[in-house]
Amino acid sequence: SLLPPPFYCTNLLGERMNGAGAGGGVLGAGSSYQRFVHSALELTRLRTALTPHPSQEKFRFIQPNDDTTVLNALSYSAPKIRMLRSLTVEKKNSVQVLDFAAFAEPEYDLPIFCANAFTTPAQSIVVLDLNPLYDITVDTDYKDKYYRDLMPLVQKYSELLPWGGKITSESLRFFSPIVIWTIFEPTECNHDVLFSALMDYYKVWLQLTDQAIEENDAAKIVRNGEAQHRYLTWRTEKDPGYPLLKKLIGESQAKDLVSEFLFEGVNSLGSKSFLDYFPEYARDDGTVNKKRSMIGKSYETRPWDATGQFNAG
Ligand code: BLA
Repeated sequence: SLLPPPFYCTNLLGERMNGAGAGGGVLGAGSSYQRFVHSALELTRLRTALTPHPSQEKFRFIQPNDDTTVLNALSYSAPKIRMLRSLTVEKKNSVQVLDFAAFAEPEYDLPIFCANAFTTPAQSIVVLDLNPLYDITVDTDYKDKYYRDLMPLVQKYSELLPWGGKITSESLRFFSPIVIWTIFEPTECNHDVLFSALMDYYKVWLQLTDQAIEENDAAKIVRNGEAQHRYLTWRTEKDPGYPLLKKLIGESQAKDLVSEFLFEGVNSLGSKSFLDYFPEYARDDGTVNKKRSMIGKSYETRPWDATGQFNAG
């Protein structure tokens, strides 16, 4: 089985504690993001050969305006893997960020590995998922192919990493039924649970990648490429991390980082524009509405059941 036994935080008496009450005030977060990046890369190297991605050269040593902040950017490719990249941001006793993603070559319809965490001394905002390439509310074959056997992951983590509450509605289109969307107090214990979840999800992604069989149908390869492009186009335009990156490295470098590193492929995997994919964001003058969401926030609770069936209220 893919799944080790459930993970619990306990106090000194060995009593189980829930996510919210566990620990208190410890911010061991930044080091754990580096630890995850290191562990994930080690695990990947055991299975395949990583080659530095051309984007690494430009962004490896990117310097923030503020010299108390450390940015770390790594990117690779490998057989079957178009791009695997990681960005961490660390400002002591302030902000800790993880943005780790892996994209398969378009010859594979593999989900996109997506691990995002934004931590301040007050809270950690986390999205961890294998983002589906196709709309799983419609494409049940895709849903069954990748998610049916993974549903136990939700059960494993739903208690300690509970649903984070209302979310930008549009984001749901990019999430799978196993998504971990959570906001928690940044205690050491909670970050241990997060680390365990990050590793579990990444191992699953690596395993799916190992098993993936190359597509030979040219039309399907094009379709996979366009599905990734749509995803990259969305995140390039609407990622919640952008304002902070802009503040850290300035607008022009932030734009480059987003389109040539974080969401590399946005200028090469397809030619449609943001408004071609998401016309509801068009303003009367033809420009893109700057609002992140047109619909607003919704989904107070997890909108999938234990079988992965979508049933929002
Ligand atoms: C907040 N980040 C959020 C939220 C989500 C995500 C869902 C909550 C706000 C909301 O409902 O939109 C993450 N949203 C995602 C992801 C996808 C998505 C991963 O649609 C994928 C499809 N976060 C980062 C990075 C930074 C960051 C790299 O991943 C900074 C460099 C910051 N995220 C950040 C901040 C907030 C946030 C500051 C809170 C402020 C806000 O909501 O705008």
